[in-house]
Amino acid sequence: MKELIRQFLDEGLSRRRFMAGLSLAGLSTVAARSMAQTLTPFSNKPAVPPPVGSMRSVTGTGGTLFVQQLKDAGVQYVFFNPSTGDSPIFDAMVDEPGIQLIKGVQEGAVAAMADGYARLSGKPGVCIVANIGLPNAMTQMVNAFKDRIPVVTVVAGFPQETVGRELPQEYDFQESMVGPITKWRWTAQATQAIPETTRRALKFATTAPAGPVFLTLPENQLRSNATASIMERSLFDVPMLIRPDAAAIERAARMLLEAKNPLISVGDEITLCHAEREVVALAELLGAPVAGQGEFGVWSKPFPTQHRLYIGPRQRTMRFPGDVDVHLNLGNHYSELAGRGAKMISIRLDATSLARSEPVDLPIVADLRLGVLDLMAALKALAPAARLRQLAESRSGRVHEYTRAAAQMRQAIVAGVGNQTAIRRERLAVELEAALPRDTIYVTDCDSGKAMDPLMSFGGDDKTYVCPGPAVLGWAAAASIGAKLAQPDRPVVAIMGDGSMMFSGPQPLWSMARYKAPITTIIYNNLSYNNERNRIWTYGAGTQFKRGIDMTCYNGNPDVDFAKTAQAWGVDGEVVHESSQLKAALARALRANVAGEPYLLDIHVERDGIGAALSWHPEFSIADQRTRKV
Ligand SMILES: Cc1ncc(C[n+]2csc(CCOP(=O)(O)OP(=O)(O)O)c2C)c(N)n1
Repeated sequence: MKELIRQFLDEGLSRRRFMAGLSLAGLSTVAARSMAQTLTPFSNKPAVPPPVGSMRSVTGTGGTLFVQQLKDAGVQYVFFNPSTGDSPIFDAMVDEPGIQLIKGVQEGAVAAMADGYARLSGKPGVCIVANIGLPNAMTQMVNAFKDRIPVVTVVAGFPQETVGRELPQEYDFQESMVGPITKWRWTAQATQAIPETTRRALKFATTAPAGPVFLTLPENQLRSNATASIMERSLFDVPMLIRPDAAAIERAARMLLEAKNPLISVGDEITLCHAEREVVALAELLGAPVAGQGEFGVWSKPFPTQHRLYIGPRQRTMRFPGDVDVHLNLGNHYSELAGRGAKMISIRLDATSLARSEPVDLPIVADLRLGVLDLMAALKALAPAARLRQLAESRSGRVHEYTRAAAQMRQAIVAGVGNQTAIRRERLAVELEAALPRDTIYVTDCDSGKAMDPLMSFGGDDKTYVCPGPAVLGWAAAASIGAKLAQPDRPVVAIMGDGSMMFSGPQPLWSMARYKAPITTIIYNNLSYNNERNRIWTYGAGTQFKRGIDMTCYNGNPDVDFAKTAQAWGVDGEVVHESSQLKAALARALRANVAGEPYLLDIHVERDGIGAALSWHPEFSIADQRTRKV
């Protein structure tokens, strides 16, 4: 053991090899980790980031060149599921303490973990999957693509001398397959080009409008040796801190000063640009009502939902604030919808979707934080403080009245939740609001459960809300692991319907158990695709609705016990059937998290909505189709 310690301290033996050696010498994992932790500060090979602007030459396999470039780009985590072809990458990680591998046991989970990490860290999520498993990852790449999240998905391609021969696991046009859901896709052309290609992938993924990219590293390149330059991130990073056009900002300021009834709508680009505080300051300066985002197509809540100027989601016709004359859209892809007679100003980070479908009177491309700061400066330059104060007071009075009435209505709902045995969604919302610490990251792809959102507090100093905009389900459980990695010091809750949980499958639980991710997973269990049935019956109003028959959405029979499922995957959990059990169950879950353990609550909620009480479903037995009992 002495020799092992000497090698670790003097010769730069990697932490992983050191721990493996200690285990072989008979130490428990805990003892080995503790010894490695104690000695790491004295080791000759600390995992320090490269100095800003540095560049170095590295000789090694394509796998080594890839890993070294990721490291110098500041990539700390690689989400993966391995294949034979990518083994040179993982070989290169054996002696590389700077990057932690996080394994997912299905590629969809791998992609969603990388996505969740990117959303909560502001850094690109990097994942490696088998080329044959790529279609599994693609489901979740759709969420990243639609929400403009930087995810780099890498596969090891077949050796270039064999591609096109229709080998058993090889198919033509793999890049084309991911075409519509990636910003950029490429195959590295030579071993020495791997670092440069990797830099380009990271650059394309992160440069606004961000999004997923796809990179093939052919196996022959990964195994060959070459020398290439490795660069620190600042040498190829494009920050995109775009200042808006000064004349356009001045025009916007004048329009807003003269407006009789302005409206602000807010969107995800505020979250991407970390402009939340500035937007609150602007809304208060103008005394204007702020409309948030609707249910679909959006992934964050960038404005505090309990703020006195927040009037709820944006709709094309809104009872309040009535006839808007100037609509200022801040970073919302879906709110460039001026009402009749209103002028539209839209400040957007993503020039590709700005003014894409609806008329925009004043389109401005800018980083949202800089845009809002410049707009506030212009307002202050054009109007004396007293006028601005008077303007804000005259406008905000009726907004405060409206939001006070809305808050009272919410409180009446909360007060009326009562104490019945069945768990109504309002009761669950109240219990979650009471139990979850204010700094919780609330990761959700809960469909019917979204109706709980207005009864809870998000944004500002309250809980952070993250969901996939296009609602490709099976995302939340895995994404929450990435979120926890990005923000380990904040509580993380993942909430999803029973349908969504079964789309991801229990696989994310494996990663939670393996990596001791202290996350509370909540299944909002109504034994059905409840919202889907609501929509089918309401919009379609076809034969199923008319006859009161649900052909497709009942998930009971079998009634899956998600707590037992979780236990089988190494995560403790329990089923909750009654309202009176909620408080204690949530407390147990959060205590488990405090102790460093994941926990799952399978909460059976009251089945509400049109046709929800039905448990009838078409009966069919495959066993009965047999003519022989085999
Ligand atoms: C991957 C994926 N497949 C199918 C759908 C279509 N879909 C939309 S909502 C829904 C049902 C969701 O059920 P559940 O998660 O239990 O939520 P509930 O509606 O019951 O609240 C389905 C299947 C989808 N959004 N994503």
